[in-house]
Amino acid sequence: MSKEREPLVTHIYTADPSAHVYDGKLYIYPSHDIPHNGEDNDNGDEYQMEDYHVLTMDSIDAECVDHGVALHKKDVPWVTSQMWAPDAVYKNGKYYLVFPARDQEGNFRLGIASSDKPEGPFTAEESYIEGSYSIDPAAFVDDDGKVYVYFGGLWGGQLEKYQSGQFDPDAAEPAPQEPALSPRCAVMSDDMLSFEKAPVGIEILDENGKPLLAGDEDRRYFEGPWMHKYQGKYYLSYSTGTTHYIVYATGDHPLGPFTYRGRVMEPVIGWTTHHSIVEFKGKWYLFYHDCEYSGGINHRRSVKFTELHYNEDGTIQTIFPYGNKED
Ligand code: FUB
Repeated sequence: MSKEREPLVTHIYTADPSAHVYDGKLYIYPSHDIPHNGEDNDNGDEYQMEDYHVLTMDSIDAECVDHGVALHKKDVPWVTSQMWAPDAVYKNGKYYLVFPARDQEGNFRLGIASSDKPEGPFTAEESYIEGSYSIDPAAFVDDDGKVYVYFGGLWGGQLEKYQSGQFDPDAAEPAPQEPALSPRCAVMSDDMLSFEKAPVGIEILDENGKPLLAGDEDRRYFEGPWMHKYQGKYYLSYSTGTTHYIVYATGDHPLGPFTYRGRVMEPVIGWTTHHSIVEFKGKWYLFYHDCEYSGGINHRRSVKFTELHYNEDGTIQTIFPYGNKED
């Protein structure tokens, strides 16, 4: 029985799914939402995650298996709190978890943990990746084996505070008529432990070749980047945050520039929207989360999936999460 558009698991709350296929099986790397009765705020303090579980599915119709705790905060020396949206990479015969969390100063950084098995358990490095900051790492392995890590999130994710490259607690988002902040990208070193060079900003342009503006909240980048390749083109997709869309832009190189193309998914129940796109056994799928199962509680999210379709010209057919099950 297909679990399409239903929670993959209900014994825990899961969010921010990064889906990959390893050895013909689907591996989903989500964050793990912990229920509590605290308030929501613009800083994301309600997202109090402490560990990661890895989920697997043998086929798209199969039951989803939870492999238990793959990495816990107590085993990561540099982390104090908030282990948010992770991703995974297979390289050099090993599996690497790339994850954001708050360091001893309370700032978000990106860390690395490794394992011989895709489901973990993972062993974390002593310290975070030097020169890393903000949240939502998404790792993309190109055909030449280079690993690109896209990251960054506004507000609680602190991206605007790092726009100069250094942390500035007073830095604000650009004014509405100024270019929007963009996701950052770094190429990983061969051993997956450091950035080869300082991260660069990724340009997202409108139909006239001009950068998207900060006031263009239906299209500008907010958080949750994902990169995939389809028919030789690079597709950068992300959340628009305040307007709750998942949108995408395409380009000819993993570092851009990218041109805005349209919406991948309309808003889900809950404030955040976060996704990944993966090809599995000849079909394409969107993994995402919503708060339907918890009755709309923002920090009690559930990971779901649905099939994703391309048009002949390579554009993506917009998904209406509660409206077009037949799509
Ligand atoms: O899960 C915590 C944060 O919520 C993620 O980092 C964002 O992408 C949003 O989903």
